[in-house]
Amino acid sequence: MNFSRTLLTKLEHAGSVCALTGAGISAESGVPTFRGDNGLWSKFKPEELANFDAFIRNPALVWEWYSYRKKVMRDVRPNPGHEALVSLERMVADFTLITQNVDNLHRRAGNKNVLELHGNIERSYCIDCGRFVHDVVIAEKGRVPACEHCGGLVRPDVVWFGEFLPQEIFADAEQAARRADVFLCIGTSAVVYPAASLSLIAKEAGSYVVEINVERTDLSSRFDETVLGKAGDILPSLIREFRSLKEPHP
Ligand code: BV8
Ligand code: ZN
Repeated sequence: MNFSRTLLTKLEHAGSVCALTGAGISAESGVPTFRGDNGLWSKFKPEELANFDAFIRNPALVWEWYSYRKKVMRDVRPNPGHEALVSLERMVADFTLITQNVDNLHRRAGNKNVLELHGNIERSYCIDCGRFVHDVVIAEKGRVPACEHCGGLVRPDVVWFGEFLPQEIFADAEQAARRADVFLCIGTSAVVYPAASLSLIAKEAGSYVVEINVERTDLSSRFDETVLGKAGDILPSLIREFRSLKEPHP
Protein backbone atom coordinates (compact mmCIF):
# COMPACT_ATOMS: atom_id res chain seq x y z
CA MET A 1 0.00 0.00 0.00
CA ASN A 2 1.51 3.40 -0.82
CA PHE A 3 0.84 6.34 1.43
CA SER A 4 1.30 9.97 0.47
CA ARG A 5 4.76 11.42 0.99
CA THR A 6 3.10 14.17 3.00
CA LEU A 7 1.50 11.77 5.47
CA LEU A 8 4.73 9.83 6.00
CA THR A 9 6.78 13.03 6.41
CA LYS A 10 4.22 14.49 8.83
CA LEU A 11 4.31 11.26 10.86
CA GLU A 12 8.11 11.13 10.77
CA HIS A 13 8.38 14.65 12.23
CA ALA A 14 5.30 14.46 14.50
CA GLY A 15 5.84 15.17 18.18
CA SER A 16 2.18 14.52 18.96
CA VAL A 17 -0.24 12.11 17.27
CA CYS A 18 -3.92 11.53 18.06
CA ALA A 19 -6.28 8.81 16.83
CA LEU A 20 -10.08 8.89 17.04
CA THR A 21 -11.70 5.49 16.50
CA GLY A 22 -15.24 4.29 15.91
CA ALA A 23 -16.95 0.93 15.46
CA GLY A 24 -15.19 0.36 12.13
CA ILE A 25 -11.88 -0.51 13.82
CA SER A 26 -13.61 -3.34 15.70
CA ALA A 27 -15.56 -4.60 12.68
CA GLU A 28 -12.73 -6.98 11.68
CA SER A 29 -12.79 -8.43 15.20
CA GLY A 30 -16.37 -9.46 14.49
CA VAL A 31 -18.06 -6.66 16.45
CA PRO A 32 -21.06 -5.41 14.43
CA THR A 33 -20.96 -1.71 13.59
CA PHE A 34 -23.92 0.51 14.44
CA ARG A 35 -25.01 1.77 11.10
CA GLY A 36 -23.86 -1.01 8.87
CA ASP A 37 -25.87 -4.11 8.16
CA ASN A 38 -25.48 -5.84 11.50
CA GLY A 39 -28.30 -8.33 11.35
CA LEU A 40 -30.19 -8.92 14.56
CA TRP A 41 -30.28 -5.33 15.78
CA SER A 42 -30.43 -3.59 12.40
CA LYS A 43 -34.20 -3.15 12.87
CA PHE A 44 -33.43 -0.73 15.71
CA LYS A 45 -31.59 2.57 15.24
CA PRO A 46 -28.87 3.06 17.90
CA GLU A 47 -30.65 6.23 18.97
CA GLU A 48 -33.76 4.17 19.77
CA LEU A 49 -32.00 1.80 22.15
CA ALA A 50 -29.05 3.84 23.40
CA ASN A 51 -31.12 6.38 25.31
CA PHE A 52 -32.28 6.75 28.89
CA ASP A 53 -36.02 7.05 28.10
CA ALA A 54 -35.95 3.81 26.09
CA PHE A 55 -34.19 2.19 29.05
CA ILE A 56 -36.74 3.39 31.61
CA ARG A 57 -39.60 2.42 29.28
CA ASN A 58 -38.24 -1.04 28.53
CA PRO A 59 -35.13 -1.94 30.52
CA ALA A 60 -35.44 -5.61 29.53
CA LEU A 61 -35.18 -4.78 25.78
CA VAL A 62 -32.20 -2.45 26.29
CA TRP A 63 -30.50 -5.04 28.53
CA GLU A 64 -31.17 -7.70 25.89
CA TRP A 65 -29.24 -5.55 23.38
CA TYR A 66 -26.38 -4.94 25.80
CA SER A 67 -26.23 -8.59 26.91
CA TYR A 68 -26.00 -9.60 23.26
CA ARG A 69 -23.14 -7.11 22.78
CA LYS A 70 -21.39 -8.20 26.02
CA LYS A 71 -21.62 -11.79 24.82
CA VAL A 72 -20.11 -10.78 21.47
CA MET A 73 -17.32 -9.04 23.39
CA ARG A 74 -16.48 -12.21 25.29
CA ASP A 75 -15.85 -14.07 22.02
CA VAL A 76 -13.81 -11.44 20.14
CA ARG A 77 -10.29 -10.15 20.43
CA PRO A 78 -8.26 -7.19 19.13
CA ASN A 79 -7.39 -7.29 15.43
CA PRO A 80 -4.25 -6.05 13.55
CA GLY A 81 -5.81 -2.56 13.36
CA HIS A 82 -5.92 -2.34 17.18
CA GLU A 83 -2.42 -3.82 17.42
CA ALA A 84 -1.02 -1.25 14.98
CA LEU A 85 -2.22 1.55 17.28
CA VAL A 86 -0.33 -0.09 20.17
CA SER A 87 2.85 0.05 18.06
CA LEU A 88 2.10 3.66 17.15
CA GLU A 89 1.78 4.61 20.82
CA ARG A 90 5.25 3.15 21.39
CA MET A 91 6.78 4.99 18.43
CA VAL A 92 5.51 8.51 19.16
CA ALA A 93 6.48 10.72 22.11
CA ASP A 94 2.95 11.95 22.72
CA PHE A 95 0.13 9.66 21.56
CA THR A 96 -3.54 9.85 22.58
CA LEU A 97 -6.13 7.27 21.58
CA ILE A 98 -9.67 8.65 21.72
CA THR A 99 -12.40 6.08 21.17
CA GLN A 100 -16.17 6.17 20.77
CA ASN A 101 -16.20 2.41 21.20
CA VAL A 102 -17.37 0.83 24.43
CA ASP A 103 -15.87 -2.58 23.61
CA ASN A 104 -12.62 -2.23 25.61
CA LEU A 105 -10.62 -3.70 22.69
CA HIS A 106 -8.00 -0.90 22.65
CA ARG A 107 -7.12 -1.55 26.30
CA ARG A 108 -7.14 -5.30 25.71
CA ALA A 109 -4.77 -4.75 22.74
CA GLY A 110 -2.36 -2.89 25.05
CA ASN A 111 -2.89 0.83 24.46
CA LYS A 112 -2.30 2.82 27.65
CA ASN A 113 -3.48 6.37 26.97
CA VAL A 114 -7.09 5.62 25.99
CA LEU A 115 -9.90 8.17 26.35
CA GLU A 116 -13.28 6.42 26.29
CA LEU A 117 -15.72 9.14 25.24
CA HIS A 118 -18.81 6.93 25.44
CA GLY A 119 -18.01 4.72 28.44
CA ASN A 120 -17.33 1.01 28.64
CA ILE A 121 -19.79 -1.86 28.27
CA GLU A 122 -17.89 -3.94 30.84
CA ARG A 123 -18.95 -1.52 33.62
CA SER A 124 -22.48 -0.99 34.94
CA TYR A 125 -23.90 1.10 37.79
CA CYS A 126 -27.03 1.46 39.87
CA ILE A 127 -29.11 4.49 38.84
CA ASP A 128 -30.34 4.92 42.42
CA CYS A 129 -27.29 4.63 44.65
CA GLY A 130 -24.60 4.99 41.94
CA ARG A 131 -22.70 1.89 43.05
CA PHE A 132 -20.69 0.29 40.28
CA VAL A 133 -21.48 -3.32 39.42
CA HIS A 134 -18.68 -5.16 37.61
CA ASP A 135 -19.55 -7.52 34.88
CA VAL A 136 -23.24 -7.79 35.40
CA VAL A 137 -24.64 -11.19 34.55
CA ILE A 138 -28.08 -11.14 33.01
CA ALA A 139 -29.66 -14.39 34.17
CA GLU A 140 -32.17 -14.88 31.45
CA LYS A 141 -34.04 -13.03 28.75
CA GLY A 142 -36.50 -10.46 30.07
CA ARG A 143 -34.75 -10.04 33.45
CA VAL A 144 -32.90 -6.88 34.38
CA PRO A 145 -30.09 -6.68 36.96
CA ALA A 146 -30.98 -5.08 40.30
CA CYS A 147 -28.51 -3.45 42.66
CA GLU A 148 -27.50 -5.80 45.51
CA HIS A 149 -27.17 -2.84 47.82
CA CYS A 150 -30.44 -0.97 47.32
CA GLY A 151 -32.43 -2.98 44.78
CA GLY A 152 -32.24 -0.10 42.29
CA LEU A 153 -32.11 -0.51 38.50
CA VAL A 154 -28.61 -1.20 37.11
CA ARG A 155 -27.60 0.32 33.74
CA PRO A 156 -24.59 -0.08 31.46
CA ASP A 157 -21.90 2.55 32.10
CA VAL A 158 -22.11 4.00 28.61
CA VAL A 159 -23.10 7.48 27.37
CA TRP A 160 -26.54 7.38 25.76
CA PHE A 161 -27.96 9.84 23.24
CA GLY A 162 -28.98 13.03 24.99
CA GLU A 163 -26.50 12.38 27.80
CA PHE A 164 -23.37 14.42 28.40
CA LEU A 165 -20.00 12.88 27.73
CA PRO A 166 -17.66 12.64 30.76
CA GLN A 167 -16.46 16.27 30.97
CA GLU A 168 -12.86 15.53 32.01
CA ILE A 169 -12.37 12.90 29.34
CA PHE A 170 -13.82 15.09 26.58
CA ALA A 171 -11.67 18.04 27.71
CA ASP A 172 -8.55 15.84 27.56
CA ALA A 173 -9.63 14.64 24.11
CA GLU A 174 -10.08 18.22 22.90
CA GLN A 175 -6.61 19.19 24.14
CA ALA A 176 -5.05 16.15 22.50
CA ALA A 177 -6.77 17.04 19.21
CA ARG A 178 -5.57 20.64 19.41
CA ARG A 179 -1.93 19.70 19.96
CA ALA A 180 -1.78 16.83 17.48
CA ASP A 181 0.57 17.22 14.51
CA VAL A 182 -1.19 14.25 12.89
CA PHE A 183 -4.81 13.26 13.65
CA LEU A 184 -6.07 9.87 12.40
CA CYS A 185 -9.86 9.49 12.16
CA ILE A 186 -10.40 5.73 11.94
CA GLY A 187 -13.53 3.66 11.25
CA THR A 188 -16.18 6.18 12.18
CA SER A 189 -19.20 7.40 10.22
CA ALA A 190 -18.59 10.82 11.82
CA VAL A 191 -22.30 11.39 12.49
CA VAL A 192 -22.27 11.37 16.30
CA TYR A 193 -21.41 14.62 18.08
CA PRO A 194 -19.56 15.96 19.97
CA ALA A 195 -17.11 13.09 19.20
CA ALA A 196 -17.08 13.84 15.46
CA SER A 197 -16.16 17.48 16.15
CA LEU A 198 -12.74 16.42 17.44
CA SER A 199 -11.42 15.87 13.91
CA LEU A 200 -12.58 19.39 12.95
CA ILE A 201 -11.02 20.88 16.08
CA ALA A 202 -7.75 19.18 15.13
CA LYS A 203 -7.98 20.46 11.57
CA GLU A 204 -8.66 24.02 12.72
CA ALA A 205 -5.69 23.84 15.09
CA GLY A 206 -3.40 22.89 12.21
CA SER A 207 -3.23 19.08 12.46
CA TYR A 208 -2.79 16.99 9.35
CA VAL A 209 -6.08 15.04 9.45
CA VAL A 210 -6.27 11.66 7.74
CA GLU A 211 -9.43 9.58 7.59
CA ILE A 212 -9.13 5.78 7.34
CA ASN A 213 -12.42 4.15 6.32
CA VAL A 214 -13.88 1.69 3.83
CA GLU A 215 -16.01 4.51 2.45
CA ARG A 216 -16.04 8.31 2.42
CA THR A 217 -18.04 10.09 5.12
CA ASP A 218 -19.82 13.45 5.56
CA LEU A 219 -16.58 14.91 6.87
CA SER A 220 -14.18 13.50 4.24
CA SER A 221 -14.11 16.79 2.31
CA ARG A 222 -12.96 18.62 5.48
CA PHE A 223 -9.93 16.36 5.97
CA ASP A 224 -6.49 16.44 4.35
CA GLU A 225 -6.73 12.85 3.12
CA THR A 226 -9.03 9.86 3.09
CA VAL A 227 -7.30 6.48 2.80
CA LEU A 228 -9.94 4.01 1.64
CA GLY A 229 -9.68 0.46 2.93
CA LYS A 230 -9.96 -1.70 6.00
CA ALA A 231 -8.30 -0.41 9.16
CA GLY A 232 -6.89 -3.92 9.75
CA ASP A 233 -4.98 -3.66 6.45
CA ILE A 234 -4.14 0.04 6.32
CA LEU A 235 -2.89 0.62 9.86
CA PRO A 236 -0.32 -2.24 9.98
CA SER A 237 0.97 -1.18 6.57
CA LEU A 238 1.21 2.48 7.66
CA ILE A 239 3.13 1.46 10.80
CA ARG A 240 5.53 -0.68 8.70
CA GLU A 241 6.28 2.27 6.40
CA PHE A 242 6.58 4.64 9.34
CA ARG A 243 8.96 2.26 11.15
CA SER A 244 11.18 1.96 8.07
CA LEU A 245 11.50 5.76 8.09
CA LYS A 246 12.20 5.95 11.83
CA GLU A 247 14.50 2.96 12.03
CA PRO A 248 16.16 2.76 8.59
CA HIS A 249 17.76 -0.64 7.98
CA PRO A 250 21.27 -0.73 9.46
C1 BV8 B 1 -24.75 15.06 23.70
C2 BV8 B 1 -22.57 4.55 23.46
C3 BV8 B 1 -25.08 17.04 24.93
C4 BV8 B 1 -23.68 3.62 23.68
C5 BV8 B 1 -23.10 6.10 21.65
C6 BV8 B 1 -30.94 15.93 20.11
C7 BV8 B 1 -30.90 15.84 21.49
C8 BV8 B 1 -29.73 15.55 22.17
C9 BV8 B 1 -28.56 15.37 21.47
C10 BV8 B 1 -28.62 15.46 20.10
C11 BV8 B 1 -29.77 15.74 19.40
N1 BV8 B 1 -29.49 15.76 18.06
C12 BV8 B 1 -28.18 15.47 17.90
C13 BV8 B 1 -27.66 15.31 19.12
C14 BV8 B 1 -26.34 14.97 19.42
C15 BV8 B 1 -26.28 13.45 19.52
C16 BV8 B 1 -25.92 12.95 18.14
O1 BV8 B 1 -24.80 13.16 17.73
N2 BV8 B 1 -26.88 12.31 17.43
C17 BV8 B 1 -26.56 11.85 16.08
C18 BV8 B 1 -27.20 10.50 15.81
C19 BV8 B 1 -27.02 12.94 15.11
N3 BV8 B 1 -25.24 13.20 20.47
C20 BV8 B 1 -25.54 12.96 21.75
O2 BV8 B 1 -26.65 12.82 22.19
C21 BV8 B 1 -24.33 12.91 22.67
N4 BV8 B 1 -24.55 13.73 23.82
O3 BV8 B 1 -24.83 15.64 22.65
O4 BV8 B 1 -24.86 15.65 24.93
C22 BV8 B 1 -26.55 17.19 25.08
C23 BV8 B 1 -27.15 16.65 26.20
C24 BV8 B 1 -28.51 16.83 26.36
C25 BV8 B 1 -29.26 17.53 25.39
C26 BV8 B 1 -28.62 18.04 24.25
C27 BV8 B 1 -27.27 17.86 24.08
C28 BV8 B 1 -24.09 11.47 23.13
C29 BV8 B 1 -23.66 10.64 21.95
C30 BV8 B 1 -23.17 9.28 22.45
C31 BV8 B 1 -24.18 8.22 22.11
N5 BV8 B 1 -23.64 6.92 22.49
N6 BV8 B 1 -22.59 4.93 22.05
C32 BV8 B 1 -23.42 2.31 23.02
O5 BV8 B 1 -22.39 2.13 22.35
O6 BV8 B 1 -24.28 1.45 23.21
S1 BV8 B 1 -22.95 6.55 20.03
C33 BV8 B 1 -22.57 5.25 19.05
O7 BV8 B 1 -22.35 5.82 17.74
C34 BV8 B 1 -21.27 4.57 19.39
O8 BV8 B 1 -20.55 5.14 20.45
C35 BV8 B 1 -20.45 4.74 18.14
O9 BV8 B 1 -19.13 4.76 18.40
C36 BV8 B 1 -20.97 6.05 17.68
C37 BV8 B 1 -20.57 6.47 16.34
O10 BV8 B 1 -20.77 5.42 15.46
P1 BV8 B 1 -19.44 4.85 14.74
O11 BV8 B 1 -18.48 4.43 15.79
O12 BV8 B 1 -18.98 5.84 13.76
O13 BV8 B 1 -20.00 3.55 14.08
P2 BV8 B 1 -20.89 3.46 12.76
O14 BV8 B 1 -21.46 2.09 12.71
O15 BV8 B 1 -21.79 4.66 12.69
O16 BV8 B 1 -19.84 3.64 11.57
C38 BV8 B 1 -18.83 2.65 11.38
C39 BV8 B 1 -17.86 3.26 10.37
O17 BV8 B 1 -16.78 2.35 10.18
C40 BV8 B 1 -18.49 3.48 9.01
O18 BV8 B 1 -18.06 4.74 8.51
C41 BV8 B 1 -17.90 2.35 8.16
O19 BV8 B 1 -17.72 2.74 6.80
C42 BV8 B 1 -16.56 2.15 8.82
N7 BV8 B 1 -15.99 0.80 8.70
C43 BV8 B 1 -16.65 -0.39 8.71
N8 BV8 B 1 -15.76 -1.41 8.64
C44 BV8 B 1 -14.52 -0.83 8.60
C45 BV8 B 1 -14.66 0.57 8.65
N9 BV8 B 1 -13.60 1.41 8.62
C46 BV8 B 1 -12.37 0.86 8.55
N10 BV8 B 1 -12.16 -0.48 8.52
C47 BV8 B 1 -13.20 -1.35 8.54
N11 BV8 B 1 -12.98 -2.68 8.50
ZN1 ZN C 1 -28.15 0.75 44.30
